[in-house]
Amino acid sequence: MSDSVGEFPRMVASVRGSSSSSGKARFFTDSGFKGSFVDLSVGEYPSVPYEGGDDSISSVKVPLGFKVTLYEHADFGGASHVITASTEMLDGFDNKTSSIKVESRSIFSR
Ligand SMILES: [Ca+2]
Repeated sequence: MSDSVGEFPRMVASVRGSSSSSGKARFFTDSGFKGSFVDLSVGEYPSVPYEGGDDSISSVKVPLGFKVTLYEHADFGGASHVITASTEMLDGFDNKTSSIKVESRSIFSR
């Protein structure tokens, strides 16, 4: 009875994966792109949308043309740290991030 249910969700997942894989920055809890991670698309995140992610981000993969701003406190407060390329070790900002903005620079260059 449940045999015919399997195909449809799989198709949806593959479509979604192919369209969004390059449009997200990935935030890791360990340096060297290791540990737990969360993918965030363009947007503003007043807190790190990942359980245990507050004050734990140590490295970030940034897609080409993206700009990521990390903030020391929630709601974009405190010190900030801008990165525009993948960063293996957040020198000076390790385990500090409490809120995040992800922007696509191609939008702002027009
Ligand atoms: Ca960490």
